[in-house]
Amino acid sequence: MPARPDSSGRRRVFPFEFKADLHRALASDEVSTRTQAIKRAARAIGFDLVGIADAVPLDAESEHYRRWIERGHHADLEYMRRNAEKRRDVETILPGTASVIVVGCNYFTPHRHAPNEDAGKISRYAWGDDYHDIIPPRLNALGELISANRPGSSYRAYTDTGPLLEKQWARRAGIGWQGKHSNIINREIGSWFFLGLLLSTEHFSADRPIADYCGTCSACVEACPTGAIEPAYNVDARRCISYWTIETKADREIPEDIAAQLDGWLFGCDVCQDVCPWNRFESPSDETRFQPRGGASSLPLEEVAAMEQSRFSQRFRGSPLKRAKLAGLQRNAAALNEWRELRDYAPQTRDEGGKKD
Ligand code: B12
Ligand code: SF4
Ligand code: SF4
Repeated sequence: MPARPDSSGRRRVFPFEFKADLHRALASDEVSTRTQAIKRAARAIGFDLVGIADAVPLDAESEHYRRWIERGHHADLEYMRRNAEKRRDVETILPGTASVIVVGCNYFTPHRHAPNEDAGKISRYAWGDDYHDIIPPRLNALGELISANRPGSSYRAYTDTGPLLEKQWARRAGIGWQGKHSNIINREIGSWFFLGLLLSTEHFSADRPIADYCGTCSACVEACPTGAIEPAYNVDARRCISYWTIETKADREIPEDIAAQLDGWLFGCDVCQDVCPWNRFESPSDETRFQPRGGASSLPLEEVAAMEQSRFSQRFRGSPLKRAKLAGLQRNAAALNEWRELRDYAPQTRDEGGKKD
């Protein structure tokens, strides 16, 4: 773990080792030289994708976002209503921001959900450790590296942790295009990746946005069990299984028309990404912490229903599942059980009705 002096003479400790030539390149006044260097550093740190956008206001995107809020598509995610100006203009977050460095972190691991009616499916992003613990230290290391070599510069790191339209920055930085399911898709690795942003007052050369490769496909729109992708490129959180099973408090009942279509999902939902043709060529992540914990990609519903708080806390420490809390998971498991029983019962009652006639 090498230590380097920063502009104030303090010793800074990098959790990653960077070669001297990389430091020299970053210190260069040539924008293209330091752009190549920061991209090399991002990959050395372990990011799979990196792109850069100029920190201009997101005027057109903000207009879409405003309409999304106006239509109520944010459901009761109240934080989405706040800070519209910060979402539009990063200058209001970090004055002097010149570039937005966007990184992608592949979380695909080559496992599937075993077909099992008695278990609830966990969405892929939550099989391993929480990305909120994995990505920020890496982004901060990248920011520290810039600060150490460009004295006087500042940075702010985000991954799902602030009022930023991360997907729109990723689109601008050429990381990928926004698919009709609204996630960002990269031509090489598909859409199973997280996003992270580093705002920097240092200027780097911007990448160009890439074309939309959805074409005439609308597999995700058609496959969504609850019709949440409406219209294409827009998700109505009020109808999204991911919203209901992750984001809502346990005391809120899942509406009947959503609960009836949960399709076995206990935490999150991957249907729109599972059907996407661009995810057929996915490549496994090098990050072992994204491997399914204990090999599990689903949880037996009975086990969830009977789980004690102490067991939940111990088993899901550092896992994305802790967001739903034990009571939230138990609410989801109960909804899955209830609708499975109703479904199993329904044909029987129809048959009985037939006999009477
Ligand atoms: C709120 C939120 C949710 C909400 C709302 C989802 C949504 N689509 O916005 C809920 C809880 C439902 C959710 C679910 C999921 N999420 Co989420 N979520 C977020 C969060 C915090 C904010 C997203 C946001 O700003 N939404 C507001 C809307 C308005 O933004 P938007 O989708 O970009 O909308 C634009 C389009 O509609 C566009 N538009 C409108 N018309 C048109 C027309 C055309 C042609 C085009 C191109 C665009 C377009 O304009 C809008 C604004 O500019 C971000 C992190 C962040 N800070 O950005 C993570 C984030 C988007 N989520 C992520 C993930 C992984 C998920 C899930 C896959 C998790 C899961 N498996 O259950 C699901 C996917 C569901 C889905 N299909 O979207 C990742 C996505 C990574 C990627 N590769 O894109 C993010 C970026 C987190 C991260 N740091 O990695 N999420
Ligand atoms: S995550 Fe599931 S419910 Fe939400 S839009 Fe995608 S397919 Fe539909
Ligand atoms: S399933 Fe088809 S329409 Fe949906 S995001 Fe993928 S390519 Fe685009």
